[in-house]
Amino acid sequence: MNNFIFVPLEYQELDEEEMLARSSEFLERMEQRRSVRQFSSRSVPWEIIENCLRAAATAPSGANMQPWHYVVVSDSELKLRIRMAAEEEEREFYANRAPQEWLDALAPLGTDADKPFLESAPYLIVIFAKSYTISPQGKKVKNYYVSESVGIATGILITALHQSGLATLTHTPSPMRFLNQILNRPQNEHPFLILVVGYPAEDAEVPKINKKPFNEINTLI
Ligand code: IYR
Repeated sequence: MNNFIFVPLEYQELDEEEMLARSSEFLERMEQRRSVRQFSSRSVPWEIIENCLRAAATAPSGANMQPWHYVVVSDSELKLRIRMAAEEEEREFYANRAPQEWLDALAPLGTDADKPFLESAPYLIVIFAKSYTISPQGKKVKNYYVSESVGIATGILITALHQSGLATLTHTPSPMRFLNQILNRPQNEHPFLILVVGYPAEDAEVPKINKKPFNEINTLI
C-alpha cells in the first residue's frame, strides 16, 4: 500500500470568547435532542439528508477504513416490508426472547412491538457495519474497531440531523439480518441500527427522563 503524503493541517484558531459561546450554544441545542417515536409523514428535502450523511462520513475510523454503508429508504413498499419484518422480531422479543430484567428496564419507556414509525417517517437510514471490505481485486481487507467507528459516525449523523431541525430514533430490532435480505446487502455488512428520520408528529410525546448528573459521569483529575 502507498504511504500518504502529508499536508499542513487547515486549522483556524478561535478566540476563547468565541469558543465558549459556540460550546454553550451547542450544548443548549443538544440538550433539546430527544428520541422520538411518533413521526409525521411530511416529506423532508433530500439535500438535508445528503448533507448529514456527508457530515457522518467525516467520522474518524480505525485505520481510516470507513467500515460503514448507509441505505436510505424512502420507498413506501420497502418501508412497509421493513416494518412487517421488524415487528415480527419485536413480537418475539417482547413475548419470549427478552429476559424479565430487560422488559423491566424498558417498561418506563412504554415501548412495544408496534413500530408504525417505520412506515410513517419519510426516511429510514439503515446503517451497516462492515467487518471486512472486498477490494477492487476481490481480496478481503480486514477493518479495525468496526463498532467504535460506526458508532462514532452514527453519533455524528444523529447530531447533524438534530441540528438541521429533524427528529430521529435509533431503532434496533433484534436480530436484524432481515435487513440484508430486504435491502439486498452482502454478507460482510452487518445491520448496526435503523435511524428513523423525519419531522416529529404534531402530537408527539416523549417520556420525561433525566440524564445522569455531570459529576456522576465525569471525573476531573
Ligand atoms: N428493540 C426493541 C426493544 C428496545 C430495546 C432497548 I435497549 C431500547 O432502548 C428500546 C427498545 C424495541 O425497539 O422496541
